Amino acid sequence: MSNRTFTMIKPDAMKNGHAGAILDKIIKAGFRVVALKQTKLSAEKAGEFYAVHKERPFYGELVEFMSSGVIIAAILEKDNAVADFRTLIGATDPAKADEGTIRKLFATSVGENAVHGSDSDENAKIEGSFFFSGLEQY
Ligand code: RTP
Ligand code: MG
Repeated sequence: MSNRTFTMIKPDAMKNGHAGAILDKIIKAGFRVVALKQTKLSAEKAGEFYAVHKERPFYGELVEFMSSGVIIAAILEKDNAVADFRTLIGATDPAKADEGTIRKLFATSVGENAVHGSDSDENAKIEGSFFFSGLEQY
């Protein structure tokens, strides 16, 4: 089991001013920041990042949303990082997310849901290196 995951603070949370509170929750939950930056995805890059969802009905909306504003991308470290981070962020749909989770507190809707969290160790690695070179990870 790897001890790293990858996250993005999505454009809705950035626009709504929740970035600081979200990072605070992540750090207080015991995650160490390995790499972090603010950036903006082009529609092409967002499409590439979410290519696994290409055939899903929400793909077009997702790509448009994820390229609609700046995001914060980060690699995080903790024992059991992937699973623990997905517990911290809560269900995809904030209406179904547990109390106290990041999506329950800060998400707008099922599509605009404040944060991304990798769903496997393999994807955490792929997604982390989509945004960061080895020299940017400490
Ligand atoms: P993520 O990959 O962003 O961490 O979210 P997730 O695993 O909880 O959800 P996933 O099934 O991977 O979906 C990726 C993102 O697509 C958007 N979505 N919209 N309109 C819809 O029904 C719908 N379903 C998913 C969300 O932004 C979701 O996080
Ligand atoms: Mg996912």
